[in-house]
Amino acid sequence: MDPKQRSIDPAAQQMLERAAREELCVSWDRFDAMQPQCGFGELGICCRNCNMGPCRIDPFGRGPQEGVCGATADTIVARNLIRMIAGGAAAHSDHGRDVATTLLAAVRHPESGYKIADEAKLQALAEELGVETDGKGVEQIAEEVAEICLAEFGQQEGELKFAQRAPEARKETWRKAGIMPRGIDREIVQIMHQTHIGVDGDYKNLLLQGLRAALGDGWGGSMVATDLQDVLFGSPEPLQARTNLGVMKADHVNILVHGHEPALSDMLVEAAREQELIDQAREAGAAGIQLAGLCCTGTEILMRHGIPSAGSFLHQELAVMTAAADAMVVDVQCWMPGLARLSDCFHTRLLTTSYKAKFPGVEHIQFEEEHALEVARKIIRAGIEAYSKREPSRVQIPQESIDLIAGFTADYVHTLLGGKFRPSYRPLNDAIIQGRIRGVAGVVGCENPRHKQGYCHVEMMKELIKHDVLVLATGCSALAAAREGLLQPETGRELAGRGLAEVCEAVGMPPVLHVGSCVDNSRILIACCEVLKEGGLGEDISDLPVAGAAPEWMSEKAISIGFYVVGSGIYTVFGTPQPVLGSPKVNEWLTKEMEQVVGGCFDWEPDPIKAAQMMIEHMNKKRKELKLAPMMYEEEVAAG
Ligand code: NFS
Repeated sequence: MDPKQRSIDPAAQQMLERAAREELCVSWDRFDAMQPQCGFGELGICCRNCNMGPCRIDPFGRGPQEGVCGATADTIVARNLIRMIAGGAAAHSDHGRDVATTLLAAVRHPESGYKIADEAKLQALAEELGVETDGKGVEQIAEEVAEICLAEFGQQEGELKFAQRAPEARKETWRKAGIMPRGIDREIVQIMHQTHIGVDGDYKNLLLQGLRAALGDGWGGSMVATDLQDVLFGSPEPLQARTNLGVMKADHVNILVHGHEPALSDMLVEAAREQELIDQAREAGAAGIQLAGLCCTGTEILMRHGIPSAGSFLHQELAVMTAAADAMVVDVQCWMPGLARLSDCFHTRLLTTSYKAKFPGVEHIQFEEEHALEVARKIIRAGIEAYSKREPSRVQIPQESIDLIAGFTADYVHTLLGGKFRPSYRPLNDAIIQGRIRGVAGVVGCENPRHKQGYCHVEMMKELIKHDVLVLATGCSALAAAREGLLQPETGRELAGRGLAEVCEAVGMPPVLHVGSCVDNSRILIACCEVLKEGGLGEDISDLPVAGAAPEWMSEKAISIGFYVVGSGIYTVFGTPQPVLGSPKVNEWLTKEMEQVVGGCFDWEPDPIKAAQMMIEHMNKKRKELKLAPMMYEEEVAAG
C-alpha cells in the first residue's frame, strides 16, 4: 500500500517505503493481512467466558440469539465491553501502584538514586490526605503519603480519597447512581466477577459497574500515578523539546525508551549524562549518547527533562528500521511483540525490564527500584555494545524533527494565565465567558493502523482551534499534534480562530496544549474542577462547554479513559465505535440514555471534521444553557 495512505508523517512514510523495499513486516502489513476482521468480534457478540462456548449471536437474526447459557447479545456485549474497561483500568492503576512503591523505595533505599523532586507538591498532597507534617522530615511525609495512596488500591468500603476532588454535585451524581468507586482494585475485581458465567445478565447494571471501575482509574489509579510522579520526578513546566525520528543521531549511541512508567526512563536520563558512560560511548567510536523516548514513557521524560521523543505508538517499529536504534528498552504497555522479530533483522538490542512484560527470545534486564541507577547503567552499556555491531551502510534516519512546547499542567495554568503576581484561572474563565474561547476539548489517545496515522488527530484539532476551542492533548495524540507544528505558539496561532489566537498571543501559548501522558488525562479532570471553583461556569463538570475525543483509539486503556471522562459528565466522541453495535440497546444506552445518569454520553464518528463539529455543537449547547455571551467573532468564522 502507498505509504502516504498509511501515515501523514513524511518520516514514517520514508520508513514504510524501506519496509516495502526490504520486505520487512510492520503493524500496517499485519493489519492488512488480517482483513476481513472478525465481524462477531467487531460487534461484540462473541462470548468466550465459559467452556460451553465459545458462543456467538447471529447479527442478522437468522441464527442463535442466545448463548448456551441463555445470555443475550445485550448481556454479551456489555460483559465484553466492561472486561475491556477492567483491562484498561488495571493497566493505568497498576502503573499508579508502581509509582507509589517507587516513592517508598526512594525513601527506604537511598541507594536507589531517586530523590523527591517536588517537595511543595508533596506537602500539598500530605495536607490534602490528612498527613500530620509538623516536625516530620520529607522522607517520613513521603512514606506516609505513599502508604495512603497504596491503601486506595486495596480499600474495601467507603469512597476513594482522590475522588473527593470532584465537585459536590458530581459526587452526588455518582452516589445516586451507585458508581462512586470504593477501592481501585475492588471495582476491577468486581467486573471480573460480575461478568463470569451465571452472574450478571443486566446490561445496564454491567455498564454501571464499568463506569465505577473507570472512575476508579481516572479519579484513582491514574491520578495517583500523575501526582506521585510529579512528587518524585518533578512537576512539569512548559519547556521546548523536539520530536520525530529525526531526533535520532547517526553518530551517537541511540537508546530508545519505550513504554509507560517513568521510574526507569527518568533514571536512564540520569545515567545517560554520566561522564563515565559517555566516555565509554566515545571509546566505542560514537560521538555521545542520544536518549529518545517513544509513547508515554517518552512523554514523561520529554515534559520533565526535554528529552526528545522519537515518536508515538506506530513509530516504534519504524524507529528500529532506521538501523540506528542501538537499544530499545521497554517497560510496560503499548510495545508490540512484533518488535522482537523486527529487531532481529537489525543490530537493535531489544530489552524488556518488567517482570510483567517479557517475550520469548527477548533479552531481559530486570528493573528493581532499589537498584534503579545500576540497572539504568547496565542498559546504557548494552546500547554501547550494540553500537559497535551497527552497520553504518544500512543507517537511514529520516531528517524530520520539529520543535514543540510540552509540560502544561492543571497547576501551571494558574501561573500561565494569571501571571506571576496573580496566579488564577480567572482569565481562562473570563475568556470562555466573554466568547473568546468557545470551550475546551481533550483530544487524546492512540494511533491505529486502521486509520492513516495522525490524520484524524490533526484534522480534528485544526477544526476545533479554528472554531476557538482550546485543545488539551495527551499521549500519542499530543505527539501527532506536535509533528504538525500545532504545539508551537506561532504555527498553532495561525490556524486558530481570532478569539483563541488573541488569548494565545497574550500569554504566549499554543492553541493545543500538551498536558502529558495518558495517565495525565487526570490533569484534565483537575483542570475542569479548577475552572468550576473559579466560578461563573456552573456547578458541575457536565455544565461546562467541554468535550472529549479519542479519534484513533485502539487500547483498552482508551475505553477506560472514555468511560471515566463521560462518567465525569463530559460528552466524548470516539473515532471508530467501541465493540457494541451487536446490541442496539447497549449502543443506545452509551450514546443517549447514559446522559440521564451521569450527564455525559458517547458518540462514534470516524470523520474527524464531523466529529469536531459535533463537539462544537455540544459546547454551543452548554454555552446556551449557561447563558454565556455569543462568540465574539462569530461572523468571521461563518464567512470562513
Ligand atoms: Ni495511551 Fe500511552 Fe499511545 Fe494509546 Fe499507548 S502510548 S497510555 S494507550 S498507544 S495513547
